[in-house]
Amino acid sequence: MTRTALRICPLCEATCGMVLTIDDNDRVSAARGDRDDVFSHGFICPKGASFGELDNDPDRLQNPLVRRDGELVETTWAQAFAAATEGLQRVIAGTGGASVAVYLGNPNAHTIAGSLYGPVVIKSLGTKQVYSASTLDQMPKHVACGYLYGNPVAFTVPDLDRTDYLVILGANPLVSNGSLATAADFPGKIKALRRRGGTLVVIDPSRTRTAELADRHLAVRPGSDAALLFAIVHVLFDEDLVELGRLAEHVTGLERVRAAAADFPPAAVADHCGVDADEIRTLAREIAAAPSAAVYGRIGTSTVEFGTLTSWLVDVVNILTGNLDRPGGVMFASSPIAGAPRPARPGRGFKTGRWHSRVSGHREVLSEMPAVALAEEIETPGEGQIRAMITIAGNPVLSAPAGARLADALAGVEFMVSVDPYRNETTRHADVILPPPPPSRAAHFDLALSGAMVRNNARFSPPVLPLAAGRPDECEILARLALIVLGLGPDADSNLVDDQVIGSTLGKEVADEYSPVAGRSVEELTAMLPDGRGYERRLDMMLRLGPFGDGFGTKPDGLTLQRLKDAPHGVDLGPLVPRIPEVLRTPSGTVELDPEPILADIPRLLAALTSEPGFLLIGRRHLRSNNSWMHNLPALSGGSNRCTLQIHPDDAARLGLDELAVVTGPGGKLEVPVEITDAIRPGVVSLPHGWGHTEPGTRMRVAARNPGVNVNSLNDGTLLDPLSGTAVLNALPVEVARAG
Ligand SMILES: Nc1nc2c(c(=O)[nH]1)N[C@H]1C(S)=C(S)[C@@H](COP(=O)(O)OP(=O)(O)OC[C@H]3O[C@@H](n4cnc5c(=O)[nH]c(N)nc54)[C@H](O)[C@@H]3O)O[C@H]1N2
Ligand SMILES: Nc1nc2c(c(=O)[nH]1)N[C@H]1C(S)=C(S)[C@@H](COP(=O)(O)OP(=O)(O)OC[C@H]3O[C@@H](n4cnc5c(=O)[nH]c(N)nc54)[C@H](O)[C@@H]3O)O[C@H]1N2
Ligand code: SF4
Ligand SMILES: [Mo]
Repeated sequence: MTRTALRICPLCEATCGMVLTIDDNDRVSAARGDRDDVFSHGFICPKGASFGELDNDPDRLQNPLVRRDGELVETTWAQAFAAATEGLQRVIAGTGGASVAVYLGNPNAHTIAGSLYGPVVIKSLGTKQVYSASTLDQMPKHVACGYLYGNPVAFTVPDLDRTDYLVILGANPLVSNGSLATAADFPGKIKALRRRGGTLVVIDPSRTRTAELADRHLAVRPGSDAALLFAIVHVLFDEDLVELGRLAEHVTGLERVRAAAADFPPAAVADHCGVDADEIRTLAREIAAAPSAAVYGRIGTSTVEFGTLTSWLVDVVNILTGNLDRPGGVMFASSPIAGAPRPARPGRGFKTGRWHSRVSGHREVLSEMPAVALAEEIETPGEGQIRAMITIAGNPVLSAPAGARLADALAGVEFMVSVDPYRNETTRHADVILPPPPPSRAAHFDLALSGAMVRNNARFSPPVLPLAAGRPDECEILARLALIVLGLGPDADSNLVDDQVIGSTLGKEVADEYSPVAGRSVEELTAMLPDGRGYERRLDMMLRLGPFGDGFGTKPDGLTLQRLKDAPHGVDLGPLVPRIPEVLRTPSGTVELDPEPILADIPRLLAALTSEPGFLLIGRRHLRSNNSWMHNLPALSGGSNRCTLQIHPDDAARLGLDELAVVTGPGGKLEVPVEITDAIRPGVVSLPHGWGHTEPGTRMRVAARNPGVNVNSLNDGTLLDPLSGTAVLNALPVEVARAG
């Protein structure tokens, strides 16, 4: 007899609710959308539909691996934890926890373990050698929000369901399903916008599937969005279209932004951006005139040389047109686990550069170093050199620039542990691989994404299937790694971690006069938490302390973990609501429009207006892929080769390209199949990332049969956005020639 079970999809930011079919052998045999899910209403994409294949992938590691005589071999959990203890303690005894680096990859944003226990591993090491996919992704948005609102996780989210005018820059949600705008069925929401008479503008060098749906597509030159947005700001001031509305009393710094924008009249940027000055003026006027408008930028505005400036300007346009924090504009989600709102008060503000990287002096940002600095920090001898490495859910050898150099560096560290279900291009260098169980055997709650939802909600999925006997889940793996680092040995009880976190969180809450539990006793509150796994107790605590929580009994109909368990299709918490000024934590208590570090970066942008690059390389995503790790599923990997160089017919004709091209970038050379298409702007070429499954010693057999090339091997990692440490992955200068 088959049965069904509900599970939130962990594969991308859309967080779709799924109905899984479980067969007699306790295997997931099918997945479809859950029509009753309060957030996704039945939407699902091909990746979600392949959940069963992903869950059952025969290349997924069932047992941990340890290195013996140079080879990775299967072992027991007891021996794997013993080996991790021996290796980590050896390095820590020699050069300290600070010489152990941690790299956190993208799936940490989609697991309970990554949110609740990854930080504990870092804290237990006391290391500043912390790296993540954020500096290959959204770090500029954190920095811009940090400066503007005093809170680097206060993301401005487009209010997709209510906006009248949506401007999308550098994102292709029809394929990616959205990012930093958690919206299941983003495509449906765009179509609904059109149906209610709204307008969609897409700004992208490529005529993407999203651009195909737009009223207007501006094929901007890669890397020039900051100039384009500055010109919009210029027009808003010049034509007296600035209208702060309700925000007027909460915004400071307007005049300095006006002064800075004076240097960017549309005519001065039009050539650089490849967009007519008139088009820019029209866009500015329309955004200002729309009853509500939301400007939304993602990867193409982030992983570029002026990523932070661009992310800042996206919100400057939203703010100047009165669209920040109002329905239909961009708003702040109310995360159910982010703590109950406190009265508005000035904060400490946001700072970067509290320390600097050892070798190149990169600024610390959100306690992280740029991912592109990892290899040099391993290679360069001296005080503070990285001696050991922990990777959790990351594959930087393919995802970051200069992967070959990083692979060599990883091969040379004294000890490396990877928490990952696959032996891939990165984890093959580990001395110990600790594989988390397949997703069907883990609970799910979107901790990291709950602050970027386009509609407030809370949904919890318990594990669908039991863990194999003796197998730890990922929460336990990470908690035990933290305890190993602290010297408590391979068998320490992982509950210690949770008890410690619960004790210290509740201790702070009861002492905070604005907390819903002010003045109560930690013992009383702790006793109210449910029995069960440590993560359940922590999640229950966070929900109860949150804006919709039961306040540990003070609001009886408020959220608890039990309440979510009783509502398997989720609890809808309503549309986004205005949160200014309560959300602000800047020193002035206002939206600070004119952050010093950002204004100081403008001369660099002005200087770039005159540069005359040759070909610019950009990336693209595919519906049936997810960064580097989903090429191993037969259901997702059939069909024609997707790892192709897209190039405009005029460029192809000029270069005499037909089948194969040689692309040369600052980091190397690649020979790639050519795909000639007029969807891409002349002067621009595009290659997807996450390919290049050619390394020996991996075990992803389906992926290896159709390996593609690693686009990031063209990149030497020296170009980055200095304010955020984010790698330039889009608008990379390259040369293109006919092969042979
Ligand atoms: N050129 C170019 N490069 C890019 C990008 C681009 O647009 N262009 N995009 C960048 C972006 S946005 C990102 S986020 C990064 C991603 O960079 P990474 O996060 O480093 O890379 P991923 O390919 O997402 O690798 C995810 C890893 O997590 C493992 N994994 C999957 N599920 C789990 C789990 O539940 N637990 C654990 N422990 N491991 C799991 C997978 O096996 C894989 O090893 O790539 C970046 N690289
Ligand atoms: N199917 C699928 N879905 C995914 C992923 C995946 O790999 N596959 N990855 C997930 C991850 S980790 C993330 S972060 C999100 C990312 O989600 P999105 O931000 O939507 O990412 P992309 O689909 O790569 O779209 C980026 C767009 O930016 C354009 N672009 C490139 N350079 C520039 C530029 O300089 N200016 C402008 N205006 N546009 C530019 C590209 O042409 C491309 O259309 O997707 C997530 N979802
Ligand atoms: S859109 Fe994202 S969350 Fe939804 S089914 Fe597809 S991969 Fe899963
Ligand atoms: Mo990402």
